[in-house]
Amino acid sequence: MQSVAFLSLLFIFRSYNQHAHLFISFPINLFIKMTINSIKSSLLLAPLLVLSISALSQDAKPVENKKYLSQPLVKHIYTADPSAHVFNGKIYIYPSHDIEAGVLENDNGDHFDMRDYHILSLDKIGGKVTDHGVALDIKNIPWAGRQLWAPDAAYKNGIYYLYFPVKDKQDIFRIGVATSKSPTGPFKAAANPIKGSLSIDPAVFTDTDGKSYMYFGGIWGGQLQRWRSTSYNLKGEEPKDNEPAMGPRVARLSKNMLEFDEPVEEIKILDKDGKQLLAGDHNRRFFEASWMYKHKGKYYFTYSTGDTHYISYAIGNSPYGPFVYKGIILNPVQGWTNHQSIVDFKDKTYLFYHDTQLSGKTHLRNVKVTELVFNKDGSIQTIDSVQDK
Ligand code: FUB
Repeated sequence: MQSVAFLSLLFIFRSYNQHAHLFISFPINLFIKMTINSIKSSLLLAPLLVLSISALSQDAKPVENKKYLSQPLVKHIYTADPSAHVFNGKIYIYPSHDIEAGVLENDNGDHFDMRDYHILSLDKIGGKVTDHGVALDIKNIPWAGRQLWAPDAAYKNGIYYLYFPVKDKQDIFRIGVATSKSPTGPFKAAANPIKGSLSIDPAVFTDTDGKSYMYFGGIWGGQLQRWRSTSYNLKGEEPKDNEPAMGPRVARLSKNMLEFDEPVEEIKILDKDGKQLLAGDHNRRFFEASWMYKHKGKYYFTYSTGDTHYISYAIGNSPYGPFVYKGIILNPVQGWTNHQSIVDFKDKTYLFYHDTQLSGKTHLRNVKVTELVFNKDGSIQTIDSVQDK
């Protein structure tokens, strides 16, 4: 009974931790894992193990005494990681399609076990949202193993390109490409991943001169720390806290948009004094969810800080950076992950993001949109996805 009470206390504390945005879940997870290990050692207490594991996956409870800034764009399926683009005067959203795959939650993100993509479209913000059905299924990607994560899309010369991260058959994340004559697919996947690609969360930005760049990478479950040298190292770790943080990657795409046109580069994110952000600076360092946005000639590199749950931005003068950290675009949302895209539409700028309003579960998310506002000096007004009632 004491163990039950102890586990309940840990669970309550962890939920409180999510609501209060005090993110110290790693030591708690470690503690819970140690507790689970000791429970495992006692067969008599096996039912408690089942109880505690189901508690662990319920970690994104609805907010109380707050109201959500925006409502889910669709409710019939779970969607996340919305990459929005305007094609032919319409907004198209390329999201992940979250499902309940029954995989236990862990720090590698195994519970995000998605298997296809659906594309959404809308004529105007606040208007009807259409789900165009399955645009690409994992079973039609010849090299794919598991976990279709955050995709993006691009258009060039009559062809739409869908870029997606998925683990290959060796369980290594790579980035693939698929093509279609329609923005909503169906898309046909290339036979192999993009040569030189690694990790997750591709975001393709086409500059005003027509050149396209892919930004990508993500640490922890996104495996970027396994690529600190030129080859993949399963045991690769993040730099020490006092060393420069790992940066996202960038490469210009070839004219046919199917491969990299140059060696992949690591991007630097600097503080206001020109020093690279450190790996221990969890409030500001890059974690995942790259998105490039150009505003008044400046390059805004936006990203998630992962375990501190912010969407942040850093500004540079070139698509390659370096970028100087400027601040927070979106405060933590309900749920562990935070992931954004930014798009201009009819004289306004919009932030697409997700939270877990519909499910209360961190791996079953719903995409949303809200307006993004710039100050006169080019800084961005920070958004809270929940407001006081
Ligand atoms: O959706 C799976 C992963 O969760 C994405 O690739 C990350 O950006 C995070 O949102």
